[in-house]
Amino acid sequence: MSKPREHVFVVGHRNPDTDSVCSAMAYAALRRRQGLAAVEPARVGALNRQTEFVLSELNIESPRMLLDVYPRVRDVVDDQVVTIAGSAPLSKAMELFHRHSIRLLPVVDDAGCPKGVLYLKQITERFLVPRKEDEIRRVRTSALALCECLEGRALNLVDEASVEELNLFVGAMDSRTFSERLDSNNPRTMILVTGDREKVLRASVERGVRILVVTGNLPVSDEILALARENRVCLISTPFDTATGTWLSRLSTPVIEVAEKDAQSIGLKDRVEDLHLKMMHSKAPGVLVVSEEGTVVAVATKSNLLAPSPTKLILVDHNELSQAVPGADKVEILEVVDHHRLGNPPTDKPISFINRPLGSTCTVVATLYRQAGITPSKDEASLMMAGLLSDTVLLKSPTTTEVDREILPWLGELAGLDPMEFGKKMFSASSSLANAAPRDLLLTDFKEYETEHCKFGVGQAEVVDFSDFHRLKDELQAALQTIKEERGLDMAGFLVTDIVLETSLFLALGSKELPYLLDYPRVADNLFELKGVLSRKKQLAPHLLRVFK
Ligand SMILES: [Mn+2]
Repeated sequence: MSKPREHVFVVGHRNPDTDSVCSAMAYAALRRRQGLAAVEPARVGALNRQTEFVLSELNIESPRMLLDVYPRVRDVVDDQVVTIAGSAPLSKAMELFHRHSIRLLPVVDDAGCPKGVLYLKQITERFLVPRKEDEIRRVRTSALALCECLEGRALNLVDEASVEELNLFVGAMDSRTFSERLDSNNPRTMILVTGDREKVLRASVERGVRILVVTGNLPVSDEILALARENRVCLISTPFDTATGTWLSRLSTPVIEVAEKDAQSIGLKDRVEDLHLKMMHSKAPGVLVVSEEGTVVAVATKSNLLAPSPTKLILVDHNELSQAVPGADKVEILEVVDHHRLGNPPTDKPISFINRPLGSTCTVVATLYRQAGITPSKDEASLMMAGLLSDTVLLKSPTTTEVDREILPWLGELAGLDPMEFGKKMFSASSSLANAAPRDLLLTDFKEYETEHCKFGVGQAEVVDFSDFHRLKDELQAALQTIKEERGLDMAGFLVTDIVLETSLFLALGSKELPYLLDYPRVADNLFELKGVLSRKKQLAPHLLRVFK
């Protein structure tokens, strides 16, 4: 796992149309050619049939699909983590805290899965807060942990992994005084630290102390060793002197014994905002980050929350967050290239914002190629041509401008394609009503509107002739009725536009007064003729919003 570097996605709106996808691809190519590193086009949703046709006809690969751009934990944490085994002594933990300048140390099992957490603050408090003598002498440890802590050599081990409450004694007194000590304490709960005091050693192994530590690497006789074996005494030899060895013994507790067991954890793929929540509601200085396999891979602290997301966005063909890829509000937006009304959110920094009321975002991008003095490649020109033809419905939509009319032949020439011929193929590929279920046809591009007294929805499809529509009208009407009821609409309609004849039919279900309200010529039951109407956005919707007010 390594931290991803900055990555810029050029992305259109949700429910992408041809202009959205093609302008993202063409603009990403332009920015790459201008030297912007790690820039990639993307889309937020499945390609529609028209865009699918365009890309397969041009033999260009579909851009990557983005589900969301919410910053993830993996984007903000370091890929290095220091962990400790549960059986390791506290002395080892102290060394790691110091060496890596950390305040939190995950305790893991052999597989690397979390078993608890050590907090530097809590551990140091154990030793700094004054206590009674018998508390200070008490050490919860195992022979194994003590041996590791003292960097010792095990001469004899008995039940070495068993963790017990033991009491620490130093054999520094006269052997007689020492024997009295032994009598007044239970030897099986004693850790005895001493040098090469033969009498003390002998008394200890004879009475069967739990652990005998011989300091300074001093020699131990075979006789003592044999007695230790006989009386089940753990015998450890350490290079430290008695003072250091005794002091260190207090740090021999296996870390799992003092670790906080219910540590907070979060997945690498989880959102940074969830990490934020966990941090806010926890007193702990950090949260464990676990992989999909459940192993600890990082520790996230407050400073990770401040790390900027490596994902950045360039929005094309939209500027409103409600239409943008989910999570767009959590990452930096570098640029906007669009041809819609303004509904953009405020930004922290000045950004490049290009919005022109042209027929398509592809047209805007084409003007940017010209401004930059960069000639589009064949593929780049083909993509922009397709987006322009799509959004302007072959230059017939009332949204078409002089700039669109002027730029289209230029793109066609660079693409080596006849724009109108390509456009007609493109629309007939996407406009056949025969290959989809009626419900899908209605909902592919269905928009809902609301006035004070009325809620209505209108689907739209573009066709190259009305024959399929007339054949499917009854089925479409039944499906439209279902949608109207499901969504509690006062009126549900389907606008079918013949882009060759430049006219539309409107299938509309509503109240008995609907025909009078609509005021369009009725050609059959629930069917109206809308001569010259091509645009739902510019022509039909404003009319409906007015009559339903
Ligand atoms: Mn557009």
